[in-house]
Amino acid sequence: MKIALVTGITGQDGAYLSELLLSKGYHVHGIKRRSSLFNTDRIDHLYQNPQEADVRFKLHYGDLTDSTNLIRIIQQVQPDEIYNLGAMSHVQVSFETPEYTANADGIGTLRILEAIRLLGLTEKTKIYQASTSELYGLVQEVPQSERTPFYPRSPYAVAKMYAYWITVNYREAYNMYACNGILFNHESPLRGETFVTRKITRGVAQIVFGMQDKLYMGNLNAQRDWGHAKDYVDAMWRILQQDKPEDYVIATGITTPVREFIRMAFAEAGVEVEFKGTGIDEKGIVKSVAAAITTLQPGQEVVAIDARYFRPTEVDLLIGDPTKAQTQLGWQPKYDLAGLVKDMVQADLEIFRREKLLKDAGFKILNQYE
Ligand code: NDP
Ligand code: GDR
Repeated sequence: MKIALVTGITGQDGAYLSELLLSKGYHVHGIKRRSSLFNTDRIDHLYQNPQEADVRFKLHYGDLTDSTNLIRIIQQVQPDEIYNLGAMSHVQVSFETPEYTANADGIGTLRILEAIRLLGLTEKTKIYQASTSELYGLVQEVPQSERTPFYPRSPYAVAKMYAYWITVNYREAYNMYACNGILFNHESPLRGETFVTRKITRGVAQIVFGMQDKLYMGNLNAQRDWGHAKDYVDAMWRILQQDKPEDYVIATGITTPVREFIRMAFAEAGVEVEFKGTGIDEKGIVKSVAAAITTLQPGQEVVAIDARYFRPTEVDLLIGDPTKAQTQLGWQPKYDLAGLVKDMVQADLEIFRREKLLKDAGFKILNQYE
């Protein structure tokens, strides 16, 4: 029975990866942070009472900024595989918290690699590092492959660039099975609420149920290669099952502008949205754009631009080349963009249908402060 240790287990990918590993018979250990409110919503369904026989899912308190804690957990767990998914993962927030982001996302990876080396586990433990398409940043070429040069455009991406190279360096220096999965954006109903896709699908559901008037957005012209997180955690696992440790791009190969994602999300909820203008002025600067709802309340503006969501430096275009993963890993995504949008919108419609019912019946909505 293999043992896996997952950092970032309470996040979107941690939850789907845990489900996958448990279904394959693994013992899964996860590192969760102490927080003042419960932060295990995404994995509560996997929880097993420690008193039960044959417990295969176990959580440990820890943090990627604390070496002694990581060393102790790794020593105790003796993992066959470590999936380092923990990170301050929000690009825009990394501009506000650059030093912390470097510590958790960059040095955090070094701490894991060093712990493996110090504990003499270099031959036993395989490591997956959650690298990102944000490494490509300012466009050098399209589509982006394992050979495309990096040009990071945020403190997050710069921290992840350190993590990428320290993983490669430990592989070469100490002969460790350490790999980077360079994953392009992947989403799901479990996606954090402030990433663009989930913000849109939640907004659509709230607008449809009359619980919100409008979505305030940033740059609608950015283009992303979006896949489904369920498909992408399968790629992570495959990367650690090869004869040789290598780095892989995981992507769909199709890119879509944010504004088109908005259109598709409204359409999935039965609402047609028409954009007014391109939102770009004659100098190429994104100014404003509004969309009019046509089937709900004719003329109602449902999307507006709020400059707070613009980033100091933006990543305009991401499109990945998954050829290596397809040929060497045999990886094929099951979801296309339409399937992803459907999954996310239907899940959020369900959530807000319930909230609306409760609200109409006079109950307060949880987590809303007055
Ligand atoms: P989430 O933001 O959903 O999850 C991040 C996880 O990391 C959470 O469990 C969070 O804990 C934990 N975490 C944050 N800071 C620390 C810390 N200092 N110590 C320990 N744990 C910490 O991200 P995703 O699941 O979407 O992404 C997983 C990984 O993949 C991340 O490293 C991300 O940067 C990377 N990635 C994601 C992509 C995507 O499109 N989703 C694409 C490419 C890479 P808590 O729940 O307590 O906040
Ligand atoms: P990204 O994802 O920065 O690509 O990082 P995000 O969904 O935050 O942004 C995607 C694009 O949408 C534009 N955008 C907005 N973004 C947010 N969050 N909110 C808005 O209102 C908004 N309006 C427009 C952004 O400017 C951007 O161009 C994600 C994270 O999961 C990283 O951890 C991961 O490494 C990369 O994907 C691959």
